Amino acid sequence: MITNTELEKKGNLFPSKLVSYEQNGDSICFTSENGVQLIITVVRDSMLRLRYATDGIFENDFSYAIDQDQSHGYSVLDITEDDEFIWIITEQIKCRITRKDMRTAMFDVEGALILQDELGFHWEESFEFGGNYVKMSKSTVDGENFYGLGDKPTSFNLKGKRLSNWNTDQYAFGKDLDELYKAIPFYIGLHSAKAYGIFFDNTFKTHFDFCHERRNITSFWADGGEMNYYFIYGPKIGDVVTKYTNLTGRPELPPMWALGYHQSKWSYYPEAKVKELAANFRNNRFPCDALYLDIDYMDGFRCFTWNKDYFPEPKRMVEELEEDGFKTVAIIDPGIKIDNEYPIFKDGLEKDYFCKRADGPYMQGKVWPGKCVFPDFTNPKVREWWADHYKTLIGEIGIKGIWNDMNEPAVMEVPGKTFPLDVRHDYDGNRCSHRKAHNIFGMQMARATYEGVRKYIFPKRPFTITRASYSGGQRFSSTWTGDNLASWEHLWLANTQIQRLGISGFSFAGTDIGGFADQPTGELFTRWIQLGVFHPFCRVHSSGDHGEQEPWYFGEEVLNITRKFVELRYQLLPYLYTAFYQYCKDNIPILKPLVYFDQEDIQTHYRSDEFIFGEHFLICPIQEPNVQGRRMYIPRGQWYNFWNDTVIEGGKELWVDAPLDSMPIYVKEGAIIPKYPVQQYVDEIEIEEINLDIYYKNGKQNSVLYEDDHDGYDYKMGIFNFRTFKLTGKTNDIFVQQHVNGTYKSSLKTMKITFHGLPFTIKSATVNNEDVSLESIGYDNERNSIILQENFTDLHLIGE
Ligand code: MIG
Repeated sequence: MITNTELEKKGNLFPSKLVSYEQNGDSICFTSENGVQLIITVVRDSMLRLRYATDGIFENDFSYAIDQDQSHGYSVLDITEDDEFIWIITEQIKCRITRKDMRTAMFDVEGALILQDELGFHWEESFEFGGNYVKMSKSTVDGENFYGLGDKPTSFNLKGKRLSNWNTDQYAFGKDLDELYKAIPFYIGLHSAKAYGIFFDNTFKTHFDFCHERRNITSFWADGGEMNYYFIYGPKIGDVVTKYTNLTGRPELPPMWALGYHQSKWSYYPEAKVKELAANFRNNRFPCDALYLDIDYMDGFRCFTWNKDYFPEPKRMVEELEEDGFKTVAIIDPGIKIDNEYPIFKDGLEKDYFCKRADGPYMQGKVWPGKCVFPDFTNPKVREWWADHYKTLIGEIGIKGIWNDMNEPAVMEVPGKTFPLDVRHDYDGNRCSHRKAHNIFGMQMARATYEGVRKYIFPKRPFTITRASYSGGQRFSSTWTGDNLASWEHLWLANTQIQRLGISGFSFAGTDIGGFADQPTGELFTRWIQLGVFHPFCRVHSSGDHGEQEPWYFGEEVLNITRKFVELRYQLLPYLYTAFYQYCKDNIPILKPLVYFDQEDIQTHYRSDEFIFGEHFLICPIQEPNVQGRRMYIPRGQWYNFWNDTVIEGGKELWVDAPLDSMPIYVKEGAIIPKYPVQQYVDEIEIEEINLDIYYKNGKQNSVLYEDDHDGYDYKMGIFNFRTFKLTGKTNDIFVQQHVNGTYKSSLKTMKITFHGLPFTIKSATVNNEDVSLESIGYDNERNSIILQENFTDLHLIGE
């Protein structure tokens, strides 16, 4: 591995002094005496892109990460200069380029330094492969902290870590083990209560060093390609994350059933076993929306085939499961079995769609089916061809979602467990070797899958899940963290990884609840479910070799407790769905780590157990065995204990009781939480009444609720409702206004409103500005609840 020190020894090359610069629209190109060029593009007022070419030759400008539909544009672009510097000034940042060495520094408009080059851009020539090792180093300020980088299984705050990106099938990985399944070369820096982001859009193996090698230096480098990165200014972490997510894209809204509880195992077969599983869920009254078929459903692991002994009539089975409220999700791997009787192999061969080695032979590798070839998903024609194969699986058989695995790509029994580096790829016409295409192979497979599922599931919405990905892959698929282990450490990792993925643009993520390898105790399983119901993707999955992992397997107590938490998830579906809407529309992560929630409170900078779920819930999992509670940090503000409504003032650490049937959950004061009745699966019942839980606040607080048809595309034509609730609480009264934006007509008729923490007894009320009797609004003084029409516009309750 090339490190900073090694590079220095081998002879780094640096830009020399600037000789000229030229503006071309939104880009300014600087040239140094020794021929280095730097193009700085003003992508937005708060986002600059920097690209370097060492001898004035830029590569074709192509990126898989950038969303073509992102918003562009800036309002100010001024350039000023003096003897020492050239300044690029936008409405939100000033970028200073030093004439003598081409180094850059970023400031906010008040002139506060945000980030500056240390050595800045430098490179080493790569004689072995051609091109350069491209490097960047930045000065780090005392007290600066770092976050992001996708699925890294390490402490949430990355300060002091050195990490790299090379998608790897890492069975039973552990804490601090690098690399894992995804490459997300994006991080956030935070100092002086201001945050910025760096997105290093380079698909080669990339490296990041956060003050690990040198105390006050952060650096990032790649084994090839261009030094091509985006500087994203906050100043809030939330701004950095939403801008990065807007740049690299977010998914379409998933169908609501995808937010339900999912059950998987390697593998459920034959049909009788799947049916028994389904019956067990319903008999145990344990909500579940999706069942998964792992690789054994196929005929000899050939993609797009069925083992007819196990599943003689897949279409019928899938239909019967669906009648019972279960969606069937099936796995598809990238390896195509070398078998002359297998049409997909023959067709792909004929069309020349499989990856080849540098000298011409096919890339062959062993995976589950035995010796395989692999479609080159970086070729747009191959992606289309692959997408079409979903016609039968989705369009005819009725599978509702596809799970892509092994797409790092993983290959068995070879060093490095992946393709050799000489393998050739199309890279959408920018032909290259596996060194460059490795990290985006999985994302492009997921993209092809997404296109296929989307096409054949229409007019419903697609659901896909992938193991490997790259920045921007969130546009095409949800994800999980791969082959974890049934251990308490992995429960901690699960919490950290999903929060980290969330601020790295990938909100729709979850873990194998209970652990993939090894078997959890009932206690670990329970604690993991408690965390898992607050993850955007909620699936129990296990390897199958280590015993059973269905909720009833661990006995009555565990079944009852886990059911209670899964029921809570189902009650919170409208709340979670709203958070998904905010993610898919406004780029807002579904989980917000504490530092995201309140970056000005330095107490949050090193915390990672606690997080905010959606807008209003504070969650803190129990991550240790044999405990009756834990210490946790309550961020600033007033919070209601979800279980008993006691109110506490945050900004401090405290002990919270949490015996096995409980966990620390708090609700922000002023929040209005929508809740469905418990269902066994999404849309089991027509919902005519929802609950609104109103948490009193002396002051103002807004809450929102998004509703649509739960599936399909009508919402894209405006057929949805976006309800805004404005609460104003005073010592003796509470006022709630509802504004409904949209044209969706649901089955909803009434709202049952329950007040929490009301400091007065309700004496009189007005609804829609008219006096009403408490009786007429169904006032229940024991529960402090009333019932209103769903379209009420305002409610005023007055106490004594
Ligand atoms: O080499 O399809 O991470 O979820 O059950 C193992 C079998 C292949 C790895 C996945 C896991 C899946 C398993 N797969």
